[in-house]
Amino acid sequence: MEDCVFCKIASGEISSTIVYQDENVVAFKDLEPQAPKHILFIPRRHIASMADMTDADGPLLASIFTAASKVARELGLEQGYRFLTNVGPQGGQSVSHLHFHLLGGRQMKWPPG
Ligand code: DGP
Repeated sequence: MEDCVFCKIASGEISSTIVYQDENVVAFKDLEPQAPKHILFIPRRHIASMADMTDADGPLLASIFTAASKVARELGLEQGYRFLTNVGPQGGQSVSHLHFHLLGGRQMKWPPG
C-alpha cells in the first residue's frame, strides 16, 4: 500500500534492522524501543489492523506467532516477554499496518497504560 511505512519496510524501501523474515512475515527492531528488546512483527501483505483480519488470515497469524516465539528464543528471553497488538486510536495504534510488539528484557507491569 502506498504511503504505508511498514509496507515500505517490508519491501526494503525504508531501511530497518530486520531480525527475521520469510515469505509472509517480517520482524524488525522498533525505532522507539520501550524495553531492552523491542521487535515488531508484521505481515508483508497490508492489513490495517487486527480488526480487519478474516478467517483466511488464520495461517498468517500462526506464522507470526511462530516467528515471534523463535525470535524470543534467539534473543534469550527465557524469563518471559510480552507479545501484543494495539488496535485503533483508543487501543493506542499509531501505524495502520497490523503489527505485533515483542517486548522483553525487563519486568512487565500490569495493567498496561
Ligand atoms: P503502535 O503504537 O502500536 O502503532 O506502534 C507503532 C510502533 O512503530 C512504535 O513503537 C514506533 C514504531 N515505528 C514507527 N515508525 C517506524 C519506523 O519507521 N521504523 C521502525 N523500525 N519502527 C517504527
